Amino acid sequence: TQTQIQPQTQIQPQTQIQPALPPFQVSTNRGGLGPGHYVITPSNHFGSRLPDFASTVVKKLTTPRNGSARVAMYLLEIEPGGGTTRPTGDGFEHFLYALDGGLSGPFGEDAPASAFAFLPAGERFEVANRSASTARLIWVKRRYEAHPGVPDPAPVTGVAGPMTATPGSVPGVYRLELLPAEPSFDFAMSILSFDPGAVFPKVEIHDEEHVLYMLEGRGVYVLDRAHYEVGEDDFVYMAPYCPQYYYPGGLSRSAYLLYKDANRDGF
Ligand code: UGY
Ligand code: MN
Repeated sequence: TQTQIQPQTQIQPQTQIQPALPPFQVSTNRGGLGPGHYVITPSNHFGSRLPDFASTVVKKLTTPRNGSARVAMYLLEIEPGGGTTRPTGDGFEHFLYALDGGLSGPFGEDAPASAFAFLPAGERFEVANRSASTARLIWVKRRYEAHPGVPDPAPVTGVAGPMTATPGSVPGVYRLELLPAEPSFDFAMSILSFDPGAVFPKVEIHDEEHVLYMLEGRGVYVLDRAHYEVGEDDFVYMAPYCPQYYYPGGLSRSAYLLYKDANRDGF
Protein backbone atom coordinates (compact mmCIF):
# COMPACT_ATOMS: atom_id res chain seq x y z
CA THR A 1 0.00 0.00 0.00
CA GLN A 2 1.14 3.51 -0.79
CA THR A 3 0.53 6.45 1.59
CA GLN A 4 -0.22 9.78 -0.03
CA ILE A 5 0.72 12.72 2.24
CA GLN A 6 -1.62 15.70 1.92
CA PRO A 7 -0.96 19.14 3.41
CA GLN A 8 -3.71 20.14 5.84
CA THR A 9 -3.80 23.72 7.08
CA GLN A 10 -2.92 26.40 4.52
CA ILE A 11 -0.67 29.20 5.69
CA GLN A 12 -1.25 32.51 3.92
CA PRO A 13 1.46 33.13 1.32
CA GLN A 14 3.75 35.88 2.50
CA THR A 15 3.89 39.22 0.75
CA GLN A 16 7.26 39.61 -0.92
CA ILE A 17 9.30 42.33 0.78
CA GLN A 18 11.56 44.27 -1.57
CA PRO A 19 14.43 44.65 -2.00
CA ALA A 20 15.78 41.15 -1.24
CA LEU A 21 19.05 40.79 0.67
CA PRO A 22 22.08 40.40 -1.60
CA PRO A 23 23.29 36.81 -2.10
CA PHE A 24 26.17 35.59 0.04
CA GLN A 25 29.59 36.09 -1.58
CA VAL A 26 30.77 32.79 -3.05
CA SER A 27 34.32 33.63 -1.98
CA THR A 28 33.29 34.02 1.66
CA ASN A 29 33.77 30.78 3.53
CA ARG A 30 30.86 30.41 5.91
CA GLY A 31 31.43 26.66 6.24
CA GLY A 32 33.15 25.08 9.20
CA LEU A 33 33.63 22.16 11.54
CA GLY A 34 33.19 22.09 15.30
CA PRO A 35 32.28 19.71 18.12
CA GLY A 36 29.39 17.53 16.90
CA HIS A 37 28.61 19.55 13.80
CA TYR A 38 29.70 20.93 10.47
CA VAL A 39 28.35 23.34 7.87
CA ILE A 40 28.98 22.98 4.13
CA THR A 41 28.02 25.85 1.82
CA PRO A 42 27.93 25.74 -2.02
CA SER A 43 31.38 27.37 -2.10
CA ASN A 44 32.74 24.37 -0.13
CA HIS A 45 31.29 21.74 -2.48
CA PHE A 46 33.56 19.27 -4.19
CA GLY A 47 32.01 17.00 -6.79
CA SER A 48 32.31 13.20 -6.91
CA ARG A 49 30.83 10.50 -9.16
CA LEU A 50 28.96 7.31 -8.22
CA PRO A 51 29.14 4.13 -10.31
CA ASP A 52 25.36 3.71 -10.85
CA PHE A 53 24.90 7.26 -12.18
CA ALA A 54 25.76 8.82 -15.55
CA SER A 55 26.13 12.56 -16.21
CA THR A 56 25.60 13.23 -12.51
CA VAL A 57 27.80 15.22 -10.15
CA VAL A 58 27.49 13.99 -6.57
CA LYS A 59 28.15 16.19 -3.54
CA LYS A 60 28.49 13.88 -0.53
CA LEU A 61 27.23 16.19 2.20
CA THR A 62 27.53 13.54 4.86
CA THR A 63 28.29 9.82 5.02
CA PRO A 64 29.28 7.51 7.92
CA ARG A 65 32.89 8.49 7.10
CA ASN A 66 32.37 11.62 9.19
CA GLY A 67 32.79 9.37 12.22
CA SER A 68 29.37 9.52 13.83
CA ALA A 69 26.72 9.65 11.08
CA ARG A 70 24.38 6.71 10.65
CA VAL A 71 22.97 8.35 7.55
CA ALA A 72 24.16 9.69 4.21
CA MET A 73 22.89 12.78 2.42
CA TYR A 74 23.94 13.35 -1.17
CA LEU A 75 23.17 16.27 -3.41
CA LEU A 76 22.92 14.95 -6.98
CA GLU A 77 23.22 17.38 -9.89
CA ILE A 78 21.74 15.41 -12.77
CA GLU A 79 22.50 16.80 -16.19
CA PRO A 80 20.03 16.52 -19.11
CA GLY A 81 20.01 12.88 -20.21
CA GLY A 82 21.68 11.79 -16.95
CA GLY A 83 20.53 9.60 -14.09
CA THR A 84 20.89 6.00 -12.92
CA THR A 85 22.40 3.43 -15.25
CA ARG A 86 20.86 0.51 -13.30
CA PRO A 87 18.35 0.22 -10.44
CA THR A 88 20.33 1.35 -7.41
CA GLY A 89 20.11 1.44 -3.63
CA ASP A 90 20.62 -2.21 -2.68
CA GLY A 91 20.01 -3.01 1.00
CA PHE A 92 19.27 0.52 2.27
CA GLU A 93 16.15 2.58 2.83
CA HIS A 94 15.96 5.83 0.87
CA PHE A 95 14.34 9.23 0.86
CA LEU A 96 14.48 11.29 -2.35
CA TYR A 97 13.52 14.97 -2.56
CA ALA A 98 13.53 16.89 -5.86
CA LEU A 99 14.96 20.38 -5.45
CA ASP A 100 14.14 21.16 -9.10
CA GLY A 101 11.36 20.03 -11.42
CA GLY A 102 11.90 17.79 -14.43
CA LEU A 103 13.10 14.53 -12.84
CA SER A 104 11.48 11.14 -13.38
CA GLY A 105 11.75 8.57 -10.60
CA PRO A 106 9.77 6.86 -7.85
CA PHE A 107 7.93 10.20 -7.26
CA GLY A 108 6.55 10.17 -10.83
CA GLU A 109 7.35 11.27 -14.37
CA ASP A 110 8.58 14.82 -14.99
CA ALA A 111 7.92 15.58 -11.30
CA PRO A 112 7.65 19.13 -9.92
CA ALA A 113 10.15 20.61 -7.47
CA SER A 114 9.53 19.34 -3.90
CA ALA A 115 8.25 15.93 -5.07
CA PHE A 116 9.53 13.24 -2.73
CA ALA A 117 9.57 9.48 -2.26
CA PHE A 118 10.42 7.12 0.59
CA LEU A 119 11.54 3.61 -0.35
CA PRO A 120 11.71 0.88 2.31
CA ALA A 121 14.88 -1.21 2.65
CA GLY A 122 15.22 -3.73 -0.16
CA GLU A 123 13.59 -1.57 -2.84
CA ARG A 124 15.75 -0.09 -5.56
CA PHE A 125 15.08 3.02 -7.59
CA GLU A 126 15.89 4.62 -10.91
CA VAL A 127 15.99 8.32 -11.66
CA ALA A 128 16.32 10.13 -14.99
CA ASN A 129 16.52 13.72 -16.15
CA ARG A 130 14.63 13.99 -19.43
CA SER A 131 14.35 17.78 -19.17
CA ALA A 132 16.57 20.32 -20.91
CA SER A 133 18.29 21.65 -17.77
CA THR A 134 20.29 20.23 -14.86
CA ALA A 135 18.01 19.13 -12.01
CA ARG A 136 19.07 18.59 -8.39
CA LEU A 137 17.98 15.76 -6.14
CA ILE A 138 18.55 15.25 -2.40
CA TRP A 139 19.15 11.58 -1.54
CA VAL A 140 19.04 10.40 2.09
CA LYS A 141 20.16 6.81 2.65
CA ARG A 142 20.47 4.70 5.80
CA ARG A 143 20.30 1.12 7.08
CA TYR A 144 16.83 0.23 8.34
CA GLU A 145 16.64 -0.61 12.02
CA ALA A 146 13.83 -3.15 12.43
CA HIS A 147 12.07 -3.48 15.79
CA PRO A 148 10.46 -6.75 16.99
CA GLY A 149 6.68 -6.71 16.59
CA VAL A 150 6.71 -3.53 14.48
CA PRO A 151 5.82 -3.97 10.79
CA ASP A 152 8.22 -2.65 8.17
CA PRO A 153 7.21 0.70 6.65
CA ALA A 154 5.40 1.01 3.30
CA PRO A 155 6.54 3.29 0.43
CA VAL A 156 5.45 6.94 0.54
CA THR A 157 5.28 9.50 -2.25
CA GLY A 158 4.04 13.06 -2.29
CA VAL A 159 4.70 16.68 -3.12
CA ALA A 160 5.56 19.03 -0.25
CA GLY A 161 2.81 21.58 -0.80
CA PRO A 162 2.09 24.71 1.23
CA MET A 163 3.41 24.60 4.77
CA THR A 164 1.19 23.06 7.43
CA ALA A 165 1.07 24.27 11.00
CA THR A 166 1.85 21.70 13.67
CA PRO A 167 -0.52 22.00 16.63
CA GLY A 168 1.41 23.44 19.55
CA SER A 169 4.14 25.03 17.42
CA VAL A 170 5.20 28.56 18.38
CA PRO A 171 3.95 31.59 16.37
CA GLY A 172 5.76 31.97 13.06
CA VAL A 173 7.25 28.45 13.10
CA TYR A 174 5.65 25.81 10.86
CA ARG A 175 6.40 22.14 10.49
CA LEU A 176 5.37 19.82 7.66
CA GLU A 177 5.90 16.10 8.23
CA LEU A 178 6.68 14.24 5.02
CA LEU A 179 6.49 10.73 6.52
CA PRO A 180 3.77 9.20 8.73
CA ALA A 181 4.49 9.44 12.48
CA GLU A 182 4.34 5.67 12.94
CA PRO A 183 6.80 3.37 14.77
CA SER A 184 7.47 1.50 11.52
CA PHE A 185 9.54 4.47 10.34
CA ASP A 186 12.98 4.77 11.95
CA PHE A 187 13.44 8.34 10.73
CA ALA A 188 11.42 11.49 10.14
CA MET A 189 11.72 14.00 7.29
CA SER A 190 10.23 17.42 7.97
CA ILE A 191 10.18 20.86 6.45
CA LEU A 192 10.54 23.52 9.13
CA SER A 193 9.74 27.06 8.03
CA PHE A 194 10.02 30.33 9.89
CA ASP A 195 8.64 33.81 9.49
CA PRO A 196 11.37 36.45 9.84
CA GLY A 197 11.92 37.15 13.52
CA ALA A 198 10.14 34.01 14.76
CA VAL A 199 11.68 32.64 17.94
CA PHE A 200 12.96 29.09 18.05
CA PRO A 201 11.54 27.90 21.38
CA LYS A 202 14.73 26.54 23.02
CA VAL A 203 18.31 25.45 22.60
CA GLU A 204 17.82 21.75 21.88
CA ILE A 205 20.21 19.04 23.07
CA HIS A 206 18.94 15.58 22.14
CA ASP A 207 19.91 12.04 21.27
CA GLU A 208 18.68 12.18 17.68
CA GLU A 209 21.00 12.97 14.80
CA HIS A 210 20.12 15.61 12.17
CA VAL A 211 21.07 16.39 8.63
CA LEU A 212 19.62 19.64 7.32
CA TYR A 213 19.40 21.26 3.87
CA MET A 214 18.39 24.94 3.62
CA LEU A 215 15.57 25.28 1.07
CA GLU A 216 15.05 29.05 1.18
CA GLY A 217 15.80 32.24 3.06
CA ARG A 218 18.55 32.79 5.59
CA GLY A 219 19.31 32.93 9.27
CA VAL A 220 21.93 32.08 11.86
CA TYR A 221 22.50 28.53 13.10
CA VAL A 222 24.03 28.12 16.54
CA LEU A 223 25.83 24.78 16.86
CA ASP A 224 27.51 24.10 20.17
CA ARG A 225 29.20 27.50 20.86
CA ALA A 226 29.63 28.58 17.22
CA HIS A 227 27.40 30.84 15.11
CA TYR A 228 27.05 30.27 11.35
CA GLU A 229 25.25 32.46 8.84
CA VAL A 230 23.23 30.02 6.73
CA GLY A 231 21.17 30.44 3.57
CA GLU A 232 19.65 28.61 0.65
CA ASP A 233 21.56 25.46 -0.38
CA ASP A 234 23.66 25.27 2.78
CA PHE A 235 23.99 21.94 4.58
CA VAL A 236 24.29 21.32 8.33
CA TYR A 237 25.26 18.10 10.12
CA MET A 238 24.33 17.77 13.81
CA ALA A 239 25.59 14.77 15.77
CA PRO A 240 23.59 13.37 18.69
CA TYR A 241 23.58 15.84 21.60
CA CYS A 242 24.93 18.77 19.56
CA PRO A 243 23.40 21.92 21.11
CA GLN A 244 21.34 23.57 18.34
CA TYR A 245 19.40 26.81 17.91
CA TYR A 246 18.18 28.68 14.82
CA TYR A 247 17.66 32.42 14.50
CA PRO A 248 15.49 33.01 11.42
CA GLY A 249 16.80 36.16 9.77
CA GLY A 250 16.57 37.89 6.43
CA LEU A 251 13.52 39.63 5.06
CA SER A 252 11.51 36.64 3.95
CA ARG A 253 10.48 33.24 5.25
CA SER A 254 13.28 30.69 5.66
CA ALA A 255 12.84 26.93 5.48
CA TYR A 256 14.89 23.77 5.77
CA LEU A 257 14.50 20.08 5.05
CA LEU A 258 15.38 18.13 8.21
CA TYR A 259 16.26 14.48 8.75
CA LYS A 260 15.94 13.09 12.28
CA ASP A 261 16.24 9.47 13.39
CA ALA A 262 13.07 8.49 15.24
CA ASN A 263 11.14 5.78 17.08
CA ARG A 264 14.19 3.78 18.22
CA ASP A 265 16.03 3.91 21.54
CA GLY A 266 19.54 4.60 20.29
CA PHE A 267 21.24 1.29 21.17
O1 UGY B 1 12.74 18.28 15.70
C1 UGY B 1 13.83 18.79 15.94
O2 UGY B 1 14.68 18.18 16.60
C2 UGY B 1 14.10 20.18 15.41
N1 UGY B 1 13.34 21.15 16.12
N2 UGY B 1 15.51 20.49 15.45
C3 UGY B 1 16.07 21.46 14.66
O3 UGY B 1 15.37 22.10 13.86
N3 UGY B 1 17.40 21.66 14.79
MN1 MN C 1 16.62 19.07 16.80
